[in-house]
Order: sequence, then structure tokens, then C-alpha cells
Amino acid sequence: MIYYLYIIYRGVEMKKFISVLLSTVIVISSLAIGFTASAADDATKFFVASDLHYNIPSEELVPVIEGDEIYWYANRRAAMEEESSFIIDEFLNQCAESDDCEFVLLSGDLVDNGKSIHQEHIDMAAKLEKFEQESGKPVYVVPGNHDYGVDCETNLDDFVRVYNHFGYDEALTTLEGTGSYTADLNDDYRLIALDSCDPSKSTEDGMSAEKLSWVKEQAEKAKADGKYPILMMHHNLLDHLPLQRIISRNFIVRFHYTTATLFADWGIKLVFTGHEHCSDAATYTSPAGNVIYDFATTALTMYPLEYRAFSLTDDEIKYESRSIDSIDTDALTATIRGYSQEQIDLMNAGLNDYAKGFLKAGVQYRLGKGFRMEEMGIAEDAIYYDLVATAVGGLVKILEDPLYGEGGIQELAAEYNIDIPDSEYKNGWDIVTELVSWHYAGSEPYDLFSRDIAIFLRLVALLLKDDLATVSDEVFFKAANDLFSFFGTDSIVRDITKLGASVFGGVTTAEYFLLALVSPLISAFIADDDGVDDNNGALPGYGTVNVQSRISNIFENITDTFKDVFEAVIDIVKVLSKIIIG
Ligand SMILES: [Ca+2]
Ligand SMILES: [Ca+2]
Ligand SMILES: [Fe+2]
Ligand SMILES: [Fe+2]
Repeated sequence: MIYYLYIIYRGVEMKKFISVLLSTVIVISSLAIGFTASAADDATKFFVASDLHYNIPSEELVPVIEGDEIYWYANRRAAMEEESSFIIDEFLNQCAESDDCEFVLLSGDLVDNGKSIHQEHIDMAAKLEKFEQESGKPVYVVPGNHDYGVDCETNLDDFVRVYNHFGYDEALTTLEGTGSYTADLNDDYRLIALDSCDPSKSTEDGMSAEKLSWVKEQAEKAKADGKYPILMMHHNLLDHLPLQRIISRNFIVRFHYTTATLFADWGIKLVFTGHEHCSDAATYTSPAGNVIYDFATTALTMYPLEYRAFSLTDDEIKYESRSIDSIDTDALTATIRGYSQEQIDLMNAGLNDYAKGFLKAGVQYRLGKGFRMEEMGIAEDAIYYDLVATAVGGLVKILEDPLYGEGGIQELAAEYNIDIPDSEYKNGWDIVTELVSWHYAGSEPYDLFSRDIAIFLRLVALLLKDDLATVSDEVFFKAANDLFSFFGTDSIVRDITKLGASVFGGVTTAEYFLLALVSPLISAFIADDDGVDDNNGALPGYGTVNVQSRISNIFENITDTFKDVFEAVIDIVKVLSKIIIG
């Protein structure tokens, strides 16, 4: 359900929507690697932030969400637009004051409406200018899809002119017709700032053969000059969601495994990206054995209000996430009218918690609006129209009704022998938006047997039993067939079906369908346990050699994917049999 909600949230098309309709179990294991002792003095230390989405503060807050007493001005994007200017100020203060920051990298979407409001860029650049002058620490930027476009208020030339001091004026080289450049960060590291955007598109990437060959040239040049190449671009290189290339295609570069293989083999180990607004680290090993890491950094002005601190030596890449937990609320209220004392008190008590509430309100608002058949764009003659219509009707009820008390979901579930544990969650929305917030924050604390996941799974079970039981087997199988031929994983479905039968005995087709759908989609969450924590960790540095270097990596990458899927399925079957069936 969470996944299915998330997909609608991202506004993904129907085929993908059905692909996750029932696939709803999220399983995440988290690795806790501490950010230990401070790095040696010769370490290269810097901060990375992304998707700052600066907005010019309004004169007065505008109500958006009816009935929400605190977050009534939250928006569909769940980004703290009104507070953005003050969050960015606080971030730059932290950069200026910290000894762990020698320079700052910003991986795109510097402003929110740069394409139509050029003034946002003027303001943003002024903040960076002031920061550089006062701290003496350089800032390097790369454009994101919100920053410039063709026939827009801000075109490429405007962008490069406004941010001239933040990379472009010290560029060793640039790539004509793009916002790409290279610059030396210090004696050891060279930045390849790659403009991954297509200025004629709103979100999808604009990677090209020309850009790739430029990166190759620059990586080789860096090596020849005795520098390690670090790449920064706006779009993601690796999956930061299960099967991101399928369900969130506009957020990841096209041919992403090929691109990752090339980058890794050209000697690029570190890639900094944004765009997806989640905090996630992912790794990939090329067939030749070269390892590359893609650090997606969350949006600075959206929960969890985080940026990354890196410390690099030849041997080690250390990283940790740092949070903005306060802003100058006096300056905020002096600029924008309409904040209540309660809102300000909550912000002062802990901005991060406030941001989480804001995110949950915004996500619910957007998802709720999405639960209308006409919004989903499903043709009435589509084979799965009835399935989706039924599912959505039941889902809305399960999400909106109170979990506890008389006539609540707990009572309804009990009629099906489904036990919803007591908790402080108010309703289904509360738990679903909580799980969405975990995705944004990274290092997702998913534990199959935790109370939170149990409640969630049992709500899914209730949906299946109370609601979808009326949908015919034929519809489920048709939808499953459509979907799995689309994914190319038909044989997995057969295996899962057999496995399900051996564990469950006789269960409904809907339950098989759930299991079948769940498997490929959760695989990447399970596989998130790839030895690279999303937020805090230490990895082998640029000066190290991968001892596992061997050609069999190519087969390992393939078989690992299938192994992950299958192991995930077995886990899920076990858990569902325990939780749902009892
Ligand atoms: Ca990860
Ligand atoms: Ca993650
Ligand atoms: Fe963004
Ligand atoms: Fe973006």
C-alpha cells in the first residue's frame, strides 16, 4: 500500500500504478555504521546539499489544507517553501562555522521556480555570494530541472551568468550547450559537474552520448593530472527506490547500469545526486570490478532537512547526515504574516519534527486528491478498471476511518480474525505517511516484525479480505499477466505461486497476486542492505583497490538481483503466513 500510495504521489502512469497496486510490503533492513572518530587532518572535508528549492517568502501564508490545525499551509510537494529561505540561511551558517567544511557542493534544484521566476536565482546567488565572502569557502553548483529551460525566464546563459562565481569562473573546461564544467576542489580531487538535465523537458534527464564522452575525457584528464574525479549531477545514477528505473523513470539517468559501468571504469568512485528528494546511498560494481557509489541527498528544505558531511582520505570515504533543527523564527515572522504562536513554538521546539508533520500532511493531501478514478487516468474499458475502483474505494475507507474505538478499523479487522495491535497511530493515513517519511529520511528502520509494519500489513490483509475478495480471479490473473510480461519476470510468478501454495495451502488468488507483486518491488528495499548505509558510514577510499575485482561480477550482478527477489519472497511468505494467516 505504501508503495502504491507513493507511486500515485509521484504521479506515475497507470501501468506502473497497477504494478504496485497490491504490492505493499516494505521491508528494509538498516545498517548502523557510526560516523566514528574525526578524520585525519589531511582529509578533504566538505558538505553536500541538494534540491534547496529556494522560494521567495510570501507576505502572508495561504491556507491550503482544510481541517489541519497546524499544517494548513502545507503543499502537494510537502516542501517547506515559505521557510526555505531561512533554512538555507541556517545551512550556510553551519557551513561557515564548521571545521568539517572546506567547500560546499550543491547538486541542483537550487531554486523552486527558476524557470519562470528569475528573481529566485538572484536571491539565491546573493546568499551564496555573501557566504563565500564571509567564510572564504567556495561553493560549486550544477543545475537541476527546476533551474533553467529553453524559452524560460532563466535560460542556460542566464543560469551560468548568475552562478558564475560558483564553479563556472574557475572552470578548467566546460561542455558547450550545457551547464557542465570541471574544477579542482583541491590538490587531490577534481569535480566533474555534469548537467544531466534536458532543458526542454520538465523532469526527465538529458543524458547524451556527447555528455558521456565528455565525462570520459574529463575523467582521463583528471587521472593524467594526478587528481581523483568526483562527479556531481542532478539526476540519480543508481536506483534509490525499488526498480526506480521503472516506476520513477524520470528521476534516474537513462541506461543507468551502462552509465554506472562506464563511470566506474573511468575511475569515478563518488557520485553526488539529488532530484528524488530521498536520502539514499547505493553502490554498484562494474563487470571489471570497479566500485561506484551514488549518494542521493535529500531536499534541504523538506523533511528530514538534511545535508551530508564528507571526509575523504586515500583510504577512506567517511560520511554522515546532518540536520537543520532550528531557524531564525523571529526573522521568519517578521517577513511572513500568518504564523500562529503554536506553529512557532513547535518550530522552536524542534524544526525537524515540525518538518515531519508538514511532510505527512502534504503527502496525505496529495495522495488523497489522487484517489479519484478520473485523476488516475484509467480508461473505463481497462481490464483492471473494476479492480482499481474497488481497491481505491476500500482503501480510502481503511485510510480515513479511525483505527481504534467503536466502529473503527480494529473492530472491522477483528471480524476477519485480523488483529490490529494498539498504537498511537490515529488512522491508516498516519501510518502510511509515517512509512513514506522513512523513505525520505533513509536508513529505513524496517523490521518485518515491528508493530508498525505489522499494523500496515494487517491493513493490507484487511483490504484483501474485506474489499478485493469480490474481484474475480480472472481479473487478478489478467492484471498479473500484463504486469509480469511488462517486467519480464513471468517465471518468478510461477515459482512464487508454487511456494505460496506450499506454505499457505489454499488461499485466494488475490493473496497469490499480492505475493507475486510484492516480490520484485520490495527486492530493492531488501537489497538496500548492500553494506552502504544511507546516512552514516565509512567506505574504501579512492586510493584502495577492490580485491574482489573479477570478470564474474557481471554474472554476480545478474544473479544477485534474482537471488534478492527470491529471498525476499521467501521472507515475505513466511511473514505473511505468520501475520496474516496467524
Ligand atoms: Ca541504500
Ligand atoms: Ca534507502
Ligand atoms: Fe528537486
Ligand atoms: Fe529535480
